[in-house]
Amino acid sequence: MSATVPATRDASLPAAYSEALERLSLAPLWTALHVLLPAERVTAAVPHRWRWRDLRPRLLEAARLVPIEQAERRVLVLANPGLGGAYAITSTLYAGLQVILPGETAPSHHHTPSALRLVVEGRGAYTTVEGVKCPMEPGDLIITPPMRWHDHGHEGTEPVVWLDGLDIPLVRHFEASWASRMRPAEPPLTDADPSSDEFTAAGLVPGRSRYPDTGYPHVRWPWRTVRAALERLAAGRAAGEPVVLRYVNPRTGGFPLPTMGAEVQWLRPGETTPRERRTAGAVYQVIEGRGRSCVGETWLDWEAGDTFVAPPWHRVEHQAADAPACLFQFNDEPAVRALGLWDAERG
Ligand code: GTQ
Repeated sequence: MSATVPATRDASLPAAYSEALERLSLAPLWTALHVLLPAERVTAAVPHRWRWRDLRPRLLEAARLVPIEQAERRVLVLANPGLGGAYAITSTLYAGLQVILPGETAPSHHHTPSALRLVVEGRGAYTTVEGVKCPMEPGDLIITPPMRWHDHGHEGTEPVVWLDGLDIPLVRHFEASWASRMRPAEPPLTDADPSSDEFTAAGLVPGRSRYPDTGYPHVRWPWRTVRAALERLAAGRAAGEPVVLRYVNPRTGGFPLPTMGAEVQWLRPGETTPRERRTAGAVYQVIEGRGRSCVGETWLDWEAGDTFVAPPWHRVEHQAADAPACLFQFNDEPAVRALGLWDAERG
């Protein structure tokens, strides 16, 4: 479904009347009322899973075929099959897999959309956010808030791949999408990020920071820390109680980005989560394990590295196979909440 609905004439009225309306740039509401305000929420986006084992060879091929100097960002975009080839995984969210080779740099720019990265494979790459060097190891989350300069580099020895999540379709809908010109990546101003020395324990924030104050004090969540926290949380929870951590801005306790939230869920072996639907859409990345999820009416099986999408207001249920599984997701919950559209339902 396109966001724009073509004006429809009322066939029961004289053609001359319809023509007069059109000359005056007017349209009858009564022919379109129930399209604009349907009885149920509608989305053209469909549940879908992209397999890592299909995607990975295509990414490595792109790395051979497309020089980074030409691509600037070497990304294969996950285009939701219901959205007619749009660069969108839901009507508001964008997702892509980016690959960078040892020694390459992706130049620096900044833009109005927000971005986050979840590392899928490889070590030795880093993202620089406003001069702060954020190492990229599998499972790490790094955010790039709106209008912060960022570039990517690679000091390691193997290709590094990560999932990019951006709010490009949403920002484009507001006609607010633009980026600065690229400039060459500059050496980072720091050799580490605040998760390595200033945000190492929950409930403590530094009295004074050595990093630039951008309003986003926490830009990287190392998987090592997140996984340990999940495992501890799981140990104290009764079977059947979901084990979920939300990534937050430690200054506000709120969402990490203005438009996007992020969560990670630990599934115990054989665990089935309660079915739930939310008015926010979500993109899932499998960090560890195997299992399957029911999204709406569609069963999607998954294993580490796979990505899948739950469009808004689709019931979602996850099932882990016979080992623990970790599912990361990002979503448009803060944007949905800001518009007064948040709702969630169990069952
Ligand atoms: O790494 O800056 O997938 O600007 C799309 C747009 C990645 C990035 C994307 C971008 C980037």
